Amino acid sequence: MTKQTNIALALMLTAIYGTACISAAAGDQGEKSFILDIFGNANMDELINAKDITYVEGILNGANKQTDLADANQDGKIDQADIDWIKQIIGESESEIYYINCFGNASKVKHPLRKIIIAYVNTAEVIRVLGAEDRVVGVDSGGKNSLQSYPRYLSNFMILPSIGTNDCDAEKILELKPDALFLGSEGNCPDIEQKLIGANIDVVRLKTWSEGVQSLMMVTYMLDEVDNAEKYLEWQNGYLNMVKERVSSIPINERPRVFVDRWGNTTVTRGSGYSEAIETAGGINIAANLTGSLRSDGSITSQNTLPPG
Ligand SMILES: [Ca+2]
Ligand SMILES: [Ca+2]
Repeated sequence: MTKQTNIALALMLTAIYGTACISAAAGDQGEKSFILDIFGNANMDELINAKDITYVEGILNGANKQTDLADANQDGKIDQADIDWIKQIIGESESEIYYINCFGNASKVKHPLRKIIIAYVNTAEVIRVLGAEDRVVGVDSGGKNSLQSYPRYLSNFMILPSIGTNDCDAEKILELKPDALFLGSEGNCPDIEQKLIGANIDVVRLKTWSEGVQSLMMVTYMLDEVDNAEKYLEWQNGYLNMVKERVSSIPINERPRVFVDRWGNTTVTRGSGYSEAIETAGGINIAANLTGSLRSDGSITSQNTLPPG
């Protein structure tokens, strides 16, 4: 496989779903590769289903250990009410969903969600995969990864009202009256939670940039789009398994070493999503294991900055 082919594959994988966790196989088949971070996923797998009810029953009769996600209704104890709550999640009738956000904090979002605002391009990909575009009432524009900076790729979202750039216009958000606002990291509309206090608008922040399938599945439960998610993952895994099979036959020493010169004179490490796409496509990201704030100017040739070889 040529270097050009690898890079093209990495780009294709990013387009399939521009993120890490791309070897994930959600569902009862396939390897376990992530945990669905929604409370009620008592057995800590990729789904919420009857197995979680059975698991909580096992906790109550002493057969199973308590897990971090077993307290489905987040009232500080595990009892029959959690089993009832899980049944509501399965039946899509719960009043709220408790989940872990991109900062690792327990959060909640109302359910069902009829009107949402989304910012950040990866989040838009998730919404489109789930066929939930008709619930979007506003998007961001102007920033590097805003939806409306991709007029061809995300054409469905071009005619929607804008909430502005990365700073987000709180007044515009209030005017659009969404149930929730879906964002990326803290750099995406910082402080908007404070500005929306008392507005009954939930802010959902997920790692759509690096934990793609996990984030996809969390949004799936928030929007009740399990059927569409399963169809997508079946399609996705068909391609990813093909890529993995072909890449597995390439000796490590024949794999191209890749450096990504990213905007802002930065590069990408493991956890960025880009690095995982490169590695899945058969490349070696030479900056994969570095930590901290990276810059690709000046010090890039230093072995203190990048591994030798
Ligand atoms: Ca489960
Ligand atoms: Ca409970």
